[in-house]
Amino acid sequence: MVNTQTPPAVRKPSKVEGIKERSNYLREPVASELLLDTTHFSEDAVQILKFHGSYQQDNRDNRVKGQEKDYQFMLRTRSPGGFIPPELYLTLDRLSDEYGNHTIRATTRQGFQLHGILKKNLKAAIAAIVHSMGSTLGACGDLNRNVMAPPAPYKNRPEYQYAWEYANNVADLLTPQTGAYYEIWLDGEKVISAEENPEVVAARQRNGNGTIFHEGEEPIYGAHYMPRKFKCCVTVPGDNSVDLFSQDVCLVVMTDEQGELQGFNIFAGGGLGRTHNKEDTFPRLADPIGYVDKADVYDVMKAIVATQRDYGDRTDRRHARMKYLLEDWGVERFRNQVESYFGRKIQPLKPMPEFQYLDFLGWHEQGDGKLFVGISIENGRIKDEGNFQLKTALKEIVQKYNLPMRLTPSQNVILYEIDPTQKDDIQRILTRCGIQREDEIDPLERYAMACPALPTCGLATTESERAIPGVLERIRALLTKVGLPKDHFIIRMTGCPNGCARPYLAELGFVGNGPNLYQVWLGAAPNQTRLARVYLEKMPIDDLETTLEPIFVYYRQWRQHGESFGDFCDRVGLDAIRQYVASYEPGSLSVVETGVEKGAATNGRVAPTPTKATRVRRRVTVQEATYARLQEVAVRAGKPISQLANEAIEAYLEKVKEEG
Ligand code: SRM
Ligand code: SF4
Repeated sequence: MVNTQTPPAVRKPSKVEGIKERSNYLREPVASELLLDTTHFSEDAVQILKFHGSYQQDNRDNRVKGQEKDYQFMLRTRSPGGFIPPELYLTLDRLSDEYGNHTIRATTRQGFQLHGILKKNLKAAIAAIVHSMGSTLGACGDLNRNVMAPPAPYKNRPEYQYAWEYANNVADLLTPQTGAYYEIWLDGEKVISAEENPEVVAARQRNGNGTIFHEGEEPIYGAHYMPRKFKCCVTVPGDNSVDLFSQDVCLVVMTDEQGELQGFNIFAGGGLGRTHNKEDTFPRLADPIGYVDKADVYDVMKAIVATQRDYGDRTDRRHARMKYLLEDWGVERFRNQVESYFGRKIQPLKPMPEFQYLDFLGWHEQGDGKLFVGISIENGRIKDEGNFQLKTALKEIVQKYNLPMRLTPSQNVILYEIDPTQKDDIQRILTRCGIQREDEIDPLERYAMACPALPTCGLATTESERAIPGVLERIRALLTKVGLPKDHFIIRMTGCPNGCARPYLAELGFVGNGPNLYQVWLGAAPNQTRLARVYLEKMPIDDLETTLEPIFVYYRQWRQHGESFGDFCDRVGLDAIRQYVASYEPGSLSVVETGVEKGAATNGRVAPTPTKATRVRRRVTVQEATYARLQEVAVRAGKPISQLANEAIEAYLEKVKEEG
């Protein structure tokens, strides 16, 4: 992609850059406005408040023309690797009832969110979180966001333990150092929940070729922080539970045969946010950058941060993520710049096995005699509703057994450190509260994600969390109708193109594009290593069945053995899908494959790419039962259905002719 933008240096910095500069390291105008008896903050304060882990929102269901908005605040935790100690969970549960909307939401980056908090309660809520070993500092804003790591608590797999350790350390390295947070929310009391690793403290101060500022309160960020949000994860070879290709930076823990940590493979430049009808905004997969030894990991992280900090676009917030720097510069130039801050060469990437998508639901051994259980949270929303009492269940279990939890990147939760003697009781509580086991949940639901969207998200153009249960039910019914009753694949939905539930890495993605309208994305890999592509710009949600039925039929007829829906869509391509759909007759299963010239052939099966010739041919419609019999014989004979149908009709016509 060619960068058609004017170089950043000659353009005006964006408005937010000035707000950050004037904030005195994230103090103002939040500190002053918090003291005012108002329902909401000014626009400048709202920007700074984000760095403290809170968004000003309003309940969009309650908007009335001419009246003040129903202002409320969202709070988000900073929870590296999804770690939530028991006391923090119980505090969040209490705060959600005392100040919030009685729900707790697990996010796609392994944090928790509370919604519905009034301005007057914000300080008490943040203070309570910090006093319970939690934090919201840096959960939002232009800085390093929550650092992700695989949530599985495997105690006998050292690489998993290293991923947790380094997720924590990277989070600490890049935590803002300003005193603003403690001054504003805790009246200056500095609450430290855990000692920082001395190597991290030393690395933060070390000046590798201009990576730090010696003036001011923020050695790494300086007074302007980052040009935009910055997202990191640490994972282990083969484990893509963290959606590593969507991150600004991913470190992959590399160990030797004894399980000793050697170093890290590095990927950089992923990101998903885009804007409709703006072709110069796009989702992008992270590129492999190389490998560094373990002793160098903090310096290389600082070098990457400094590269984006100093060269990221601060003039246009839609072009400010590090993915655009990589896209505009290319990997080579990016790596050279990082090396100049790092002061050394980055080594070539070490070989790794293929990545897999893992969700860790159900009961498992954690490798030290204890157990863990992964529990599905529908759309990440912990609540009590009807027979479904997840909030009650989690509170009861955590209270009774004082268990820590890990949030997963797919909005689920893992309870761990479970003594085998506690298993039956915990399972009893879950069952009593209506929580389905992982094998009882429809896999469509198990692997689906949706962002919050309406009514809390100010950027939502349509529903997502509230719409997805119905959409999944309709897709299940449709799959059953077309003869795929047991199939499943990864479905993700968002209320706008920002991509918070990572829909561009779903096999079937729905991206809000106006009230009740969705873009449809197809073809990402089931292990999230390939992006989807846009198939339709605006699908009215009422057209879900008519849109998807022909695609599912095409998939059913022409997939290869074991081929996933995403891989199929990618293999045959969107043009072939569109042509098939154009020739599809609803209510019957057409034999229009006649005249197929070529397709991507494997295993002797050819997915038809209908050609021009195909479309001018006459079509014959058969009954479903006849079609099913034809199909059965075609498979046995190893012939395309259309050929078989032609042969059968020809034979019949010959017979009729002979009979006179
Ligand atoms: Fe997000 C903005 C929710 C993960 C890309 N995101 C928002 C806001 C704060 C709306 C706003 O700016 O006013 C949403 C609040 C909704 C609400 O009512 O709670 C919001 N994002 C979420 C969460 C809660 C979605 C979820 O279903 O869990 C996730 C919180 C994660 C966390 O704990 O930190 C969340 N957001 C993501 C992800 C996925 C990820 O990080 O793995 C992405 C895509 C990856 C990426 O960043 O490229 C994402 N959110 C965005 C963007 C687009 C950024 C861009 O580069 O263009 C925005 C808008 C913005 O920043 O201007 C946004
Ligand atoms: Fe809001 Fe859009 Fe993110 Fe959904 S994807 S939470 S609608 S910003």
